[in-house]
Amino acid sequence: MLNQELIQKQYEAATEVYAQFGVDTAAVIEQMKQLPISLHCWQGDDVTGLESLAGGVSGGIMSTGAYPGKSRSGAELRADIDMAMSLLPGKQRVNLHASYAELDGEAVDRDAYETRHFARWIAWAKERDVAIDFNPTCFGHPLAADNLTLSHPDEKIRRFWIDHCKASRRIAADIGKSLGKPVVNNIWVPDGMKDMPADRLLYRRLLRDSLDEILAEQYPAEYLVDAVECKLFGVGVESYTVGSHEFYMGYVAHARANGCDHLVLTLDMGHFHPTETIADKISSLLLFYPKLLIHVSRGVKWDSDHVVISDENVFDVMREIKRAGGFGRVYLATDFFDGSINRIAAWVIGIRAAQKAMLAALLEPTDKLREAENAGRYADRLALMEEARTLPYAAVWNKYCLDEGVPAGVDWLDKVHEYEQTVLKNRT
Ligand code: RNT
Ligand code: ZN
Repeated sequence: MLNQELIQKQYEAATEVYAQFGVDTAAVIEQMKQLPISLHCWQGDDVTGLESLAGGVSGGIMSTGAYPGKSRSGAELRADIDMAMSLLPGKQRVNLHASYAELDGEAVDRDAYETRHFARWIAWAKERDVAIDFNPTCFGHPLAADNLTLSHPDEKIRRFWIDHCKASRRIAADIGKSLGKPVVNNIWVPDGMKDMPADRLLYRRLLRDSLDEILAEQYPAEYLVDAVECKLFGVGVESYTVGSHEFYMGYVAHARANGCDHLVLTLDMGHFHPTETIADKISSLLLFYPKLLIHVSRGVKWDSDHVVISDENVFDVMREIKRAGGFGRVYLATDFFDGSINRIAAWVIGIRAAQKAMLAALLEPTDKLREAENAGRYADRLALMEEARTLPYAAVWNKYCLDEGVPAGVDWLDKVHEYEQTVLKNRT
């Protein structure tokens, strides 16, 4: 157990160190409280969803592992999210997928989902003053079996997914209205091919046309923000992804020029070539677009959606957001799924890691780095960057946790173990 006196003492020492670099730790802690991360509900049940048809995943994404205690209902999933959120400092949003509709046996398919199917989520969020984000679920469904949805050449199938995405936007806007906070509705489709297509253009044309139709309906910006997520490849769709980075870079520009001027591009940290990272892309995008959505994830050799840790990639991303003045303009949402470990611990590890990286970035003495750069003193710049990496951000992190009334260090593990013994163990 970390004791409060020690945390306080270390924090005071850290404050002095940061002050020498012109950084105000108290101001950074205040800033942290204003920066939510959207917690993805799908880590709680391995992306299974709550519909009766429960198709689970397909389209190149998958959760592996059979750790006991997976949630089996909306009530259990919400309880698990409550548990995870009780161990996280700051404020979280909650990211839902359409497949988390609670249909109560009603025979309705995804193209006809309505806001009432999410009534329990809305009530739960209202009670906690939590904001919600949303995603149409274009996978794990018999009509997604071809790995083609919005770009399917079969007009009936394509229509089904267009209607599903339209329904999702309607639901998301309703949720935004009823919570009084905008909902980010992120469209990701798995569309692609295992082997080389003979007509790459055809499917991209279809995807463009589908999105044009989906996004044509206007909703107030206070209720709904639209986003589209690009990707390089998935398992089973190795040779071609319709919605590639270039496709969506072009699409967002096209849509914004044609009236959908709030459309946001989503970059998932696992959606590029394994050696390509997204940090360098952030400043380019923020130069041309007011907002950006980042899926914080960790690919291991491929888009494997491992639990986020505060590794170099996450640090780089957060530093770049900070240096580009992007906090407040970049929506951050976690996106990973690991069924091989305690699922609540997975959330807590991943979100706390992202928050730690965010904190370290905010504590970076960026002005000092810039001063050196502007003076052409590049060795000084490098030396300062190197120094910044080992400044005592962990002491500030523990103080932030203490202030927020959540366990510091790994003390939160005790609570997870207890929850496992009292709650998860009874789920079979
Ligand atoms: C898939 C995308 C997408 C999904 C979620 C479940 O590669 O990253 O964001 O992970 O929508
Ligand atoms: Zn993603």
